[in-house]
Amino acid sequence: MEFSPLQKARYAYKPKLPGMLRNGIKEICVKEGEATNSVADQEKIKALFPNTYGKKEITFEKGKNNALDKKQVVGVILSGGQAPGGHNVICGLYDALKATNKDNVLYGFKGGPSGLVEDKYQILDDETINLYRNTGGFDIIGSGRTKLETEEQFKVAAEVCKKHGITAIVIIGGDDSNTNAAVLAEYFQAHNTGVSVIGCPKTIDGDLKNEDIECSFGFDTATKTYSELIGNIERDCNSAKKYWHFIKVMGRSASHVALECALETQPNICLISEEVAAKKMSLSQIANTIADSVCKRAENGMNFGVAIIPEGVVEFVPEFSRLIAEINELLAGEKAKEFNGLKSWNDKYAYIERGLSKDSMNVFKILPQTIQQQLFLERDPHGNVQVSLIESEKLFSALVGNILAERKKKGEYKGKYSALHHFFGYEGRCAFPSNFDSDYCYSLGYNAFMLIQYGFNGYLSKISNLSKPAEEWVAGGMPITKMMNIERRHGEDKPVIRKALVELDGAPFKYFAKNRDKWAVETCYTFPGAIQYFGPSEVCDLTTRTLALEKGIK
Ligand code: FBP
Repeated sequence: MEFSPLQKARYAYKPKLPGMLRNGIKEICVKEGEATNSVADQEKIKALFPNTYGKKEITFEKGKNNALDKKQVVGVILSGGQAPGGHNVICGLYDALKATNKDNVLYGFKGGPSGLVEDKYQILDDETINLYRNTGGFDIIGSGRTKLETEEQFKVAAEVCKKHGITAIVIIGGDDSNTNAAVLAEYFQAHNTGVSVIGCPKTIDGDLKNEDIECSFGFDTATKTYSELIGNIERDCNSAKKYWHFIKVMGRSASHVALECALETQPNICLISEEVAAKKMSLSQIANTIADSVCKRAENGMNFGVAIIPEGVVEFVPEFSRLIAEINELLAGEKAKEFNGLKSWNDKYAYIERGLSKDSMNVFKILPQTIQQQLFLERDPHGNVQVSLIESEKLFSALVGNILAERKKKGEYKGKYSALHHFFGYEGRCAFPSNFDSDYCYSLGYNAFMLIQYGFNGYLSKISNLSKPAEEWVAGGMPITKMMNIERRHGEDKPVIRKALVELDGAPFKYFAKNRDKWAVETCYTFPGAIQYFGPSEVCDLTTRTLALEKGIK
């Protein structure tokens, strides 16, 4: 195996732990906090989690560790989309486990949650772990999106744990995976398996956060990577002065990634899906807003610009989600075969016209043909349109182009409009973790082991005070049930961790809203540059603008 100079240098980086975990394993004790309640639907959640509901939040502090002599065999699982820092969660977990007792064992279940129920694993040792310290990716054991949610799966999981003498499972995942971690923890406790389950908050989307979890890991590195690229495009754009760049950024549902990138780079336009939904904006209203910026800039001789589009935006446009619902209905069951049997696009178009309501057809008509066809090509396993595959950056640039053509005819616009398109998503999910994510993830893993050692079950590893230097971070744990409420999923009431969308009355959005009119017309680009791993703290250890604004830091 060959390694790049940066990879070698990153192996030597020593991630920073919260001050309270730095005194050595023997000097970590538990301070109990208040008993907890779920964020909503308390009675229902309590009834569903009779064994794990209402537990106390805890923090760790300096003091005698009285749980040292319990031998632990831990299984770790990476779940869902990659996020920078996942390897360091495993490294922190491993280091704490081995520092406690060198006979402790760490199993890595392969390919995500399915690895546990299929009993596919690798025992992690020094040699393997040392190859992955401070590196991006989830390739140490792989990840997957299988959900652990059925009684049958839990039963098999319990048998696999028993077979290997496993005492705890750590699930590194997003809101869905940690919801399932809570359900598994309840099952294990109810069946007296003696196995505990600890979750770690992961997702570049940034939507697993709440009053306890300040941010999910990976968000920092992914947004810094996208912001570097957007800043580079802005500089190119301001040099060539001839293109409008439409840049879609990942974030399946919430717009935290788009907003953070906008705060970092000050583009001319950034759509925020949550605002689109709150104002019930139509596609043409959105496109007109962008077109206004194009026209005003053209009047000032600037036929160029940058617009950031969040990946999930179309689902937040009410008329578009109605259209999607009607298309799903139009192709439900056997009807899909009939539709797909039609030979030409004209025949299909006539079928669509007959099946859609007048309002939805009006929306459908204004879409470029490539987008119209995308709505009928890609279906998920449930037969639904996969909204994330819609090229919304192309959709909006085309709609803006149509509006500008109309305005030109009326003599309202005299500029030139040439659009380029980009999608930044996978580029950022496996980047070398920033110092922040390296430290945060290592701490989450290390802390997860302390929770295991002290016998907690159904807890999320919690590191807080993150806008401060790592020395001042606070380590502890939070019962996952505290973050849950009941939501309607696939026609059923389900207990789930509440997803955090962008809050329109939150400080990050307010800052953006205060400045965006100026950014839309003037050229105010800022260039964050590449993530710095070595150098002065003020450039290497920067927190996200989102977290800084949320914590009232200017
Ligand atoms: P997680 O919620 O599992 O962290 O994944 C989020 C994400 O990165 C989204 O931003 C994106 O829409 C999606 O994964 C892509 O999924 P896939 O990797 O399956 O293509």
